[in-house]
Amino acid sequence: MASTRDQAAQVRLANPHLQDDRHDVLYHIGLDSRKHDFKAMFGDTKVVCMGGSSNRMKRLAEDLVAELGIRLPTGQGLVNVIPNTDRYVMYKAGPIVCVNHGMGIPSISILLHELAKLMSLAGATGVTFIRLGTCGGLGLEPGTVCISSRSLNSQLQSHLSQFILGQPVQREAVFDSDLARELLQLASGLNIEAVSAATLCTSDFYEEQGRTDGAICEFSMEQRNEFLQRAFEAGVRNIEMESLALAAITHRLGIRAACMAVTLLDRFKQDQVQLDHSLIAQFEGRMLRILAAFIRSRNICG
Ligand code: R2B
Ligand code: URA
Repeated sequence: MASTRDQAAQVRLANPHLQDDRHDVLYHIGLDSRKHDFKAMFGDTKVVCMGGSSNRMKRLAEDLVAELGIRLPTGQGLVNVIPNTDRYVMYKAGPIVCVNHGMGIPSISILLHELAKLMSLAGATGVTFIRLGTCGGLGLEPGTVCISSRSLNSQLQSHLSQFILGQPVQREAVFDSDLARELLQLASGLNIEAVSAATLCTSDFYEEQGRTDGAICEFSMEQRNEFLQRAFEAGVRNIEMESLALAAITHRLGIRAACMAVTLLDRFKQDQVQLDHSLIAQFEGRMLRILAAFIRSRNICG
């Protein structure tokens, strides 16, 4: 359970160039502090939920409204609160924000910079960021929910590497261990198959994840299997494409964050995702139930 200090904590940016009373344009999410009242729109935010696709985030917001009995402003319903951009969509249901992050590290990292600035300017307190995604599993039944303890890059190192002003910068990619444990316990209470382990995060779905079915493949089946086994031995149980940036940026800013992703296949057995969409939706429903239980435990929806 979050401490009273955590609940009162505001998002603190790590940028001495930014003044608190500045005018700021959050370009990719189509918000401008001169045109939008960030405090009125987002000051009460407690949980920011993220996932890849825009439709899935709309459905998640609708499902949370139904599941948690959240009352929406009369006559308004659930609307995309960032209609000025088509890069991302964002729905707000009470203190819960649902926003899509697209695919890959660059897309989620742009969003995370702007979300952190938004939460800071809005004066939101005790905010938790949670990604709900899909992934490939290692030695797990499809449908298993993986809760990341930390994220490893394609060299199996637990940091995000960037080139800033032409120089290499490494940022530790770890998640809040209390939050990961709490989500795992909630999953267990709901009889949902879940594990907490390291997540491999790559910048490509095909070659970097050791798939032999991309348009290009220059390694053998043996090399593929050896890489997946090496990842498994390093503690990896799932593979996806955003956790590294989520872990590194939130850890640097002191924002409590978690990454849950449901496995669509066991990568020891296959490369192609062959599940039909109704089964994927059913698997994603498992994460919704864990998330709803988490939000309920926080008593934040009135
Ligand atoms: C999981 O699924 C997507 C690729 O299919 C990517 O966004 C991810 O992390
Ligand atoms: N998403 C990924 O990044 N990899 C998978 O194998 C499945 C979903």
